[in-house]
Amino acid sequence: MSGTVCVVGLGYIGLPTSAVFANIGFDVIGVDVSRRIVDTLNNGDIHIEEDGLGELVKEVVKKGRFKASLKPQKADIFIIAVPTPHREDNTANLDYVVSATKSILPYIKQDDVIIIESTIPPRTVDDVVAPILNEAGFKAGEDIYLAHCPERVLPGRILIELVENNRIVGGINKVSAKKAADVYRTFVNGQVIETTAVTAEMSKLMENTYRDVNIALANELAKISDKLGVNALDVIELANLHPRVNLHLPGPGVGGHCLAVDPYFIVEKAPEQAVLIAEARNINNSMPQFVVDKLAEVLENKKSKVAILGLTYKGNIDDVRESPAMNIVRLLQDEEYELSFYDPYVRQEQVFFPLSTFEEAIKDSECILVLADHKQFKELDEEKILDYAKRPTIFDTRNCINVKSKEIIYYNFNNLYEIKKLQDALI
Ligand code: SAJ
Repeated sequence: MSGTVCVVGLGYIGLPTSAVFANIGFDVIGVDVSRRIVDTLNNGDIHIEEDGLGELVKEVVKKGRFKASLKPQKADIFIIAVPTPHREDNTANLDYVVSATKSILPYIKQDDVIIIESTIPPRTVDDVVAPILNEAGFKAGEDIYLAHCPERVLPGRILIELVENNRIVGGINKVSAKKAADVYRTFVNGQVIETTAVTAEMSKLMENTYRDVNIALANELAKISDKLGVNALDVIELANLHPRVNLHLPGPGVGGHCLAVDPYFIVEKAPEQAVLIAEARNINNSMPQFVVDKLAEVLENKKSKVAILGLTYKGNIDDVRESPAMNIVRLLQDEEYELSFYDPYVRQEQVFFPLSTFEEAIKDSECILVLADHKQFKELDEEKILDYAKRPTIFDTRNCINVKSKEIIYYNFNNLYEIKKLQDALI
């Protein structure tokens, strides 16, 4: 298949998608509102970090297959991959999707295929996008084709997953689904499944909601276990021996731009029905406070020095946005704890407080609070902890550290109910 593809939004999804299309022979115009991004890309450089992407973009720019621009151009396929931020009240802000759709109107011609990849609340293609096209004089589904094809890639593996993952393509009608699916079949090795637009919208949201609700169940188990004197992590391990059970893991809360956001898009559209989904969000949002309360018990309510290890929303990445660790930092700062921070992945300019080395962070600390499961934390230098810390205590909210020394007091979701007992033993 050949032709011209116009991709609107050159972020983590739009840029790799553009590069993949260009690589298999399409002429690709990438559109972004930022002149800096457009210039960077046309120079063959990239503005985001992603394995293999720099090389691929350089190559397709050099071959003349990919060009970035501030304005869309005529094309056979339009792909909209702009962000859908959530507002303060947790509703979806569709401004970018709407303005991107309007921006392509002057360039659409008969038989073009228009695909929305942005994550959107259910019914957005039918109730928001199609009316914009129809008001401009097109008949979506008849003279042009319209579909939603959600992205499902994981940062760090985007170029692999774009090709290998299954894709769901939901059309505004059958012929739209077929036309859009054929576009993805040019490079996807996984299955490309045709369905309706609203089914595709809902399946993307339910993938992340499934995970969020299951994590909420694990977090609730952690709280119940704390109250009843149960080892929560042992319970999870044992229950998961059952062939049809897959309990998730408790933690300091749920972060990232997907799990902590997507469920609200469903709640927004069906608040009376989405009771469990909304409550799961509340439970996960309550975890930072739970961690802070437990930490106060560990420190016997003294505002001592706490060394925070890990600030990102999950392990082995550098992303601190929407990270529950950042909420915990704010809560602890409000309560005027003395805090120090160490994260091998985070750069100083990403955060508003000073980062330290591991040694500086643990020096004179009375508790090491672990908030991200980075691989570097698996084996901490216990000699240093015993030497530098005022009280060698670890509270590991990610269950990621192997502690060997008997002199270090170690808490995770298995033994929170024992805080008092272990503290007394220390005296
Ligand atoms: N978490 C727990 N307990 C667990 C699992 C995760 O507390 O048992 C926490 C993590 O620490 C993190 C958060 O949940 O704070 C989210 O992490 P994640 O790895 O589950 O998900 P994301 O947001 O990085 O990526 C998800 C993925 N979706 C699913 O696995 C269903 C990814 O495939 C999607 O591409 C991405 O959302 C997206 O863009 O929607």
